[in-house]
Amino acid sequence: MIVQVGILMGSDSDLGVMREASKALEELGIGCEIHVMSAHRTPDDVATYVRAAADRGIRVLIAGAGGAAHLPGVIAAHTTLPVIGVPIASSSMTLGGLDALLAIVQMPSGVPVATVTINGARNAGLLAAQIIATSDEAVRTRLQEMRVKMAESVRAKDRAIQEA
Ligand code: RP5
Repeated sequence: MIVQVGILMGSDSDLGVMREASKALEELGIGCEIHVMSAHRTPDDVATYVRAAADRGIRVLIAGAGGAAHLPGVIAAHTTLPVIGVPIASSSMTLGGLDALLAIVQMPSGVPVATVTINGARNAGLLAAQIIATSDEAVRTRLQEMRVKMAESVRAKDRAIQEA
């Protein structure tokens, strides 16, 4: 499968949350790769990876980070690929992810990061798929089918409540 999405995270402690992004992409038949790279601990690796990403066929980058959470913004500084930021409620931090959300969402004008909610990695994966779907009919169809299934599951829940 061609790799079209790069999923980066600042620490392996983010992996449990960020797996939800790769799962969503897998459900939609979109290839992705996952890397641990830190804006602070391995800044050169981040720059090297991101600068080469578009030429390697990557179309969207997803970046998860907790605490100071500079990774999504640093990535966006090195590329014009769309970057989706996932604030992580990190187990080793004490502010519950609001710190990361506020850090990621406040990008300066000119260098955007699309920010999902705290631990919202599934929506990051789906948003990446929707970006790819603007030029990929097969992905668009799979997204539409996913929405139909989601609506059916909500109606089933409503029926269960009515019958209880
Ligand atoms: C951030 O610091 C990472 O994204 C992670 O959420 C947080 C804590 O990292 P570890 O100390 O668990 O490696 O850079």
